Amino acid sequence: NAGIAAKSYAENNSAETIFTKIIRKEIPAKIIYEDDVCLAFNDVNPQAPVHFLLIPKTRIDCLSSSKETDAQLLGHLMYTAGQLGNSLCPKGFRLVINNGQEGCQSVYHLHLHILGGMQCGWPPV
Ligand code: DGP
Repeated sequence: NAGIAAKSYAENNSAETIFTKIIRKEIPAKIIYEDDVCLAFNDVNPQAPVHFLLIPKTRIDCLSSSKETDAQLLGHLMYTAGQLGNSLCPKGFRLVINNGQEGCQSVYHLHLHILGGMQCGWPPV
């Protein structure tokens, strides 16, 4: 359906997503960590006892569209996920990045899912 495809394209390529509003504190979220470049907040639809998202404050729409110049930011996100994961889930946790349509990405502002507080299984799908 071209209408849906066009809407999806517009949503995926607009300058903002719902996460921009969370960054600006225009809509509420349970924020658990913030620094100059990233923000962590609980997922509105948790899939584990602990489930929060870590996002860059500057929007990158998905991991695969990141640039080499984003490497330091991506490293900071990964490092911060490890620190927050360890503090909230000391027995272990899982990181997930959904990328693109078949990756089940729904919000096109890069985010790391951090899931824990339970025994994870493998494989993940
Ligand atoms: P993904 O499918 O990887 O794009 O995951 C997007 C996640 O974002 C999904 O788990 C639900 C979460 N989410 C969507 N909208 C909101 C919101 O307004 N607030 C919060 N806290 N989480 C949201």
